[in-house]
Amino acid sequence: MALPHPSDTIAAIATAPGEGAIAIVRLSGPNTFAIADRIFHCPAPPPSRRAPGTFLHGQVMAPASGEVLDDALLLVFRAPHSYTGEDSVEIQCHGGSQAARRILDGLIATGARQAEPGEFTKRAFLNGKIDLTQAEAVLDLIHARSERAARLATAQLEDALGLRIRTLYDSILAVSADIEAMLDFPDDELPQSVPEEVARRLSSISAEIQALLDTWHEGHVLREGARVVIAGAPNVGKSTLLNLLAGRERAIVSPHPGTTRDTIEESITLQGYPLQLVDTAGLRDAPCEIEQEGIRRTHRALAEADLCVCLIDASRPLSAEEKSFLAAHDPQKILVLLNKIDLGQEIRPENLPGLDSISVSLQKSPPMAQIGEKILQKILQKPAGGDQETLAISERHKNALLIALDEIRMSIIRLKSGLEADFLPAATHAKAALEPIGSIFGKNCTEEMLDILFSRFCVGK
Ligand SMILES: Nc1nc2c(ncn2[C@@H]2O[C@H](COP(=O)(O)OP(=O)(O)OP(=O)(O)O)[C@@H](O)[C@H]2O)c(=O)[nH]1
Ligand SMILES: [Mg+2]
Repeated sequence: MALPHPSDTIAAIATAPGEGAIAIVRLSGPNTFAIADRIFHCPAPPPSRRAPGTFLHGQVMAPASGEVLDDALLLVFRAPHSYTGEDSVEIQCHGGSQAARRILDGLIATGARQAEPGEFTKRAFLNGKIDLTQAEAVLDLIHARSERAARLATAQLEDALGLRIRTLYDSILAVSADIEAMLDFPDDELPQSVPEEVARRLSSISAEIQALLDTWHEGHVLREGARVVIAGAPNVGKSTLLNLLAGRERAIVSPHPGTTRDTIEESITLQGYPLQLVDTAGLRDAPCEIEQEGIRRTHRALAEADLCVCLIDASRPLSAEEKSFLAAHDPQKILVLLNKIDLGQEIRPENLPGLDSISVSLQKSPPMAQIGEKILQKILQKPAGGDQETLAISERHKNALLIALDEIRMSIIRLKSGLEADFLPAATHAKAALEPIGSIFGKNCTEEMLDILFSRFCVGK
């Protein structure tokens, strides 16, 4: 790896700010024990001569004045068996804002440097303790908004994704070498079966990339959450749906059309998926200026939606506005709820060909499980559930995989021509897929790439 190994010793408070029982201050780098011996006083021997895994009780003292900063515990780690792969200690002191702060200042006065965000994890990566997908999983775990998201991050931390990607890298490397070997055959002596066999291997590589790409929706929703906008004509039951999904009376429901005039947002978790629900002002030619502004906001919300749940009062015929609304939106991103069927049903799913729709009565017997399933199915573009899911790629992985897929496809096209003149470009395309795939687990990554990734971390991780 071309990136330099860190030579200084870093320190940071690893626990969240605020009041708590204990706080943890971390120290990592080559001078860890020299610094720890100076600041941490315990019965002999000092930290530098203690075995890894030892917990010491002692006092942290200011290096210059000898003032006792706190009574604390110190945990010893030795390279390479630590989070960062370096010599490292963790000091557990009293919680609250002061003790940890004073210890950190003491460590800095003794020669440590305040760590940057994510710098401990960056060092773990630079020292080969984890690959880039695992470093990202650390971040995903910290940011996880649901148990399902946490489970996925843990699997990625355990190398589920890294393993698949490295296997893919090795397969591409092997295939590229075989295509290059084809170039060395004297004219006309290469059996026809060889390029065919190589093309078959490339096809299975492209299928594996596609399979990984198919997990993106799941990863996107778990990491970022999805925006679900509830829209439709006035009085069709939009706010009723918001309240049912939210499990509380979030929005005012009334028989007067035009009750909701502004967008109303609510965060929920549906089967472990974080969703941002947005209830909106009903769409119509509004007489009043306030409602007109509300409707403008509805359109803005719709433009940013991952899914629009369009409510329709099914007890009366479809209006011209509803028809044109449905025609103007991507059917992939619309789920129609034909509501109020307790009042009779004029519009049925078969009247809306090409659209996903469910007939419901939100007031009498709302089928919430079915509605929830359908919402997730639309967002994830596959049936929801599936607890065995262990892998879902991120935006960064997706972009790299798309570039690689393009190269592999070009390589296949060249090979299939059967012309010898195409073998060299086939090899070039296959090899070009290595770079993006390698970038996923952090092969040859640049300082700049790492800075972007680790700047999203918190200090002390
Ligand atoms: N009969 C019947 N009434 C319903 C049903 N769902 C909602 N309603 C009623 O329809 C009226 C309007 O419901 P809301 O949820 O306020 O409708 P909305 O789409 O938010 O209306 P606006 O905010 O005015 O655009 C209320 O009186 C609800 O109780 C249903 O399934 N059947
Ligand atoms: Mg409403």
